[in-house]
Amino acid sequence: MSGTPQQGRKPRSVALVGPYGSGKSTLFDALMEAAGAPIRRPADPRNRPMSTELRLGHCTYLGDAWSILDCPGSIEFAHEAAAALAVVDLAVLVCEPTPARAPTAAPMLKLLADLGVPHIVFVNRIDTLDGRVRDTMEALQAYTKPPLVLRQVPIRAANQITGYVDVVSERAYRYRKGQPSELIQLPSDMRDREQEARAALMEVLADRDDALMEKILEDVVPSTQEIYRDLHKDLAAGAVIEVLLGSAENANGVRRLWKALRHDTPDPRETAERRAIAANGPPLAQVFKTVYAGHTGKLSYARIWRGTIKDGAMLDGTRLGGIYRMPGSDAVKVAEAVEGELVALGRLDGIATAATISTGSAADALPFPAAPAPVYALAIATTDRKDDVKLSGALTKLTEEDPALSVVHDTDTGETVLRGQGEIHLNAVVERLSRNHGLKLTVAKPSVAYKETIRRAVQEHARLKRQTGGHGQFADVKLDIAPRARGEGFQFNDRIVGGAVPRQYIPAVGEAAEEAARKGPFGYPVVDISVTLVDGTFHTVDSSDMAFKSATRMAMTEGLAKADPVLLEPIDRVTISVPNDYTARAQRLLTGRRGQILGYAERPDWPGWDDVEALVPESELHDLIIELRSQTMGLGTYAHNFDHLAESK
Ligand SMILES: Nc1nc2c(ncn2[C@@H]2O[C@H](COP(=O)(O)OP(=O)(O)OP(=O)(O)O)[C@@H](O)[C@H]2O)c(=O)[nH]1
Ligand SMILES: [Mg+2]
Repeated sequence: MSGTPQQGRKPRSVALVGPYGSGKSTLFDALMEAAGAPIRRPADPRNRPMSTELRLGHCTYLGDAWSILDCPGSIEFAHEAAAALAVVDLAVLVCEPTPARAPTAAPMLKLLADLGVPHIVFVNRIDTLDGRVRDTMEALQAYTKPPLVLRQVPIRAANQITGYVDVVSERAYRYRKGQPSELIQLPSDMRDREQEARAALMEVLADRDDALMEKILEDVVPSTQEIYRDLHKDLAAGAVIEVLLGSAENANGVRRLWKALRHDTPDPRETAERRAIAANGPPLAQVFKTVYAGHTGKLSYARIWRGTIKDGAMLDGTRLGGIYRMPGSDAVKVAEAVEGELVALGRLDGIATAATISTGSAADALPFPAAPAPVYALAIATTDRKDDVKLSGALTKLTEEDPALSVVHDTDTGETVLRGQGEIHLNAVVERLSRNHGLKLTVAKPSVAYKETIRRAVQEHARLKRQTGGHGQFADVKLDIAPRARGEGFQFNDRIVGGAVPRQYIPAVGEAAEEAARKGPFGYPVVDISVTLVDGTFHTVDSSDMAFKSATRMAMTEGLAKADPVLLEPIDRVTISVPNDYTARAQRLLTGRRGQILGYAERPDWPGWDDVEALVPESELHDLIIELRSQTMGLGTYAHNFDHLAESK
């Protein structure tokens, strides 16, 4: 048999998630390197670019096969991490050690709990911590219900963390830069602290294990095996979160993390059960990301949920053209992929991200995170109109690759508008359009779709009379132009009696009136008016549709200008969501942008967060998200919907 997973254990998959800049990519490289699958590293680690999309890697550690996903941490790419969480067996939440930064881990802790994804915490950059790990744990605990249990007690010398004591094995290790830690004698002054941490761990485990509880009460020392078993079980159930320490940059704590992954990552079958996927049935997979890679063409990153998928198989009517793994920095082609793996599938045209695919009959769709609502927009245009077709092709691909991006052609302003998750997200999109597709673009703040209306009814008379050579043009109309209530739109009425304007010309008058309303005295579309043709005259030879249209346009232009026109500004209903420490700040932010606060309340299902509601002019929303994030450690979000048009003062 070919490609059987080693030693009977199925390949498992893990996602590295957590706040931006916490060291996920550095840890990814360190994990791969420790498993003998080296990754090309940036020349200067301090210049490592922020991640903007998922990175997949494959390796084997002590005989087990692994798929690892490095997720971006920035809130602007949160959708990538959410997609990863839909398909992995375990998540490693990589955080910073400073207690003050704990709130940045809160949204991910909540998401993991909501989704029921088993997770462990890796407190990274431990080389920079000058406080106590206990304080970090306490700060993190405020954002999650399951108890955090410390697996490693740090050893300190001269205010530096130099190693750790493993709380279960009770062995001590000294960190060595870039190398496996060295086993050392347990320092005598560490004994108490280690015992304390061990007792805390036992207490948590005993809560869910009566036999263990009895042993503790009777002062019987439980076996290490028992502890490992309980930990694995509780972690898979989401009942405890174990906390490991390390420094990705120095490769400290990386092998210890590997051991925890080997021990505690649920089996793919357990994950499939958690996601209610039956054990029996044809091979099944789910696409969690789509990329267009230069030479390989379209690649669909997929989780194999059941069975084995072989290259060339028919998946939902499409023939699979290549299976790829990433055992290092480059992709390699393999013949098949087995349950538990994350692989890239080639040439699945017509199959989109989120699709559940099978070699059998069409499979029921598995849940997948919905695309996030846009919070930032940019208008783009080609500098050369000849590139318009190319641009639209490129945008089709980009939106297929990135569900958090959408493109709209605004019919009011005539602009092509990119909508996404923030400045960095959309700048990355523009950068890709120019770099990968060779497009020269101009980028601007999208225009606001102002409208206008009138406040006074007028009657306007216009006559077109032209004699050019033999054949002339003649039309004469009298229009009543009147305001209508907000939202009632445009209406044309005909009140002609006795054939003052022959029936055949009346539709032309209606059309011309509506056309003329597309651009009012201020240059914007005129809404909520009625135009009534009340009288007119005609000429049997010289009148025509065209003549009546011209006369109507003249009457409209003159009439609208006299009818006390006013600019209408779109007003959105905005909900800002922030941790309640920032509620007052969010309110100030909104009032500073001409917002009218409607109120605030606790955010449903988000303990410690508030929703602030307000009516805000759309023209003030463009960079709201940027200011909001900068004032709230990147945590604040907002949603908005068009509410009404208001007369501008
Ligand atoms: N001192 C110290 N610095 C670290 C450690 N791990 C990572 N860094 C640095 O922290 C910075 C960010 O690291 P990344 O690995 O890019 O962080 P990330 O979590 O992938 O960031 P995003 O992809 O933007 O979410 C880099 O400059 C790293 O060199 C560590 O253990 N100690
Ligand atoms: Mg990264």
